[in-house]
Amino acid sequence: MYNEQTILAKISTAYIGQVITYFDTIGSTNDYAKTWARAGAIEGALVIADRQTAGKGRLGRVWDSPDGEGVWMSLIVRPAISPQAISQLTLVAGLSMCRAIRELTGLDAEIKWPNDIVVQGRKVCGILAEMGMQGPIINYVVIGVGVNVNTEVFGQDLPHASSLKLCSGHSYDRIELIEMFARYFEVAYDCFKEQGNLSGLIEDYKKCCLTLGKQVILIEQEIQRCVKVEDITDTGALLIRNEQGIIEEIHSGEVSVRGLYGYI
Ligand code: BT5
Repeated sequence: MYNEQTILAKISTAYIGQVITYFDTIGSTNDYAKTWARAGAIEGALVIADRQTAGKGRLGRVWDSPDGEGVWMSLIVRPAISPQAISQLTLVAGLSMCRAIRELTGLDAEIKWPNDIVVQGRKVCGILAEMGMQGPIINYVVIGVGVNVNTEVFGQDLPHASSLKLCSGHSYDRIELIEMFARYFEVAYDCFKEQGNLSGLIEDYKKCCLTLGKQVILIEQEIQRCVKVEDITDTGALLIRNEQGIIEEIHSGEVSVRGLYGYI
């Protein structure tokens, strides 16, 4: 069974995922979470759905979210950080889910900067963070995480997608994945809040990040550049060496990253 009670019964954290709203079907867990956050949901509140009919990616893209096969969830947090720092939170979530997938499956999951999780060269997880402001300060951040867990078939329009099941040949308990994510996220998020940036997490993030050290194509408003990724900063930006050999700092949200030969 996959519902509020069965999920809550497994979660062992202090506050991440200790309050859950579950839906068999919803438009988008991110949209519901934003409404709930505006109505006062506490930090750590989690929205989970078995199926989304209007799952969203970044920039208005569609996120395929069929029933019974994936984890589609949105976490509400209320950090005292500047709006510019919100992209760091998506890195915290990416690192936490990467660790959870590794622990659950033993698969060599890696992060494609900033926060796609990739196994065997295909995307198994995407993350979408959205925030609400109250004047100049952040009221809430909703971190939406979608993981293809037991999906067996993807449409032809998703050639880069895969699932944990397709990668390993095994089915997995989605509740176990949620429990592990909540545990890893809580530790990482506490560290992030204490430091005010990713300095306590970035070494681990780099170890999991397949983009680091690679020659990649940066796509910025339809302009493509071939650059080398030299490092990732404590605030989660890429340090790249450009065509002139000069180091530049690149922030997520401004660019897409592609491998020289396709998605990674
Ligand atoms: C993302 O966007 O990767 C963020 C996805 C976030 C989804 C979660 S699910 C829970 C929460 N509620 C929501 O409504 N959203 C969040 P982006 O990097 O823009 O990637 C989107 C692209 O990934 C699409 O244009 C497709 O090409 C591809 N895609 C769509 N569905 C996919 C899937 N299930 N698995 C892998 N790739 C997919």
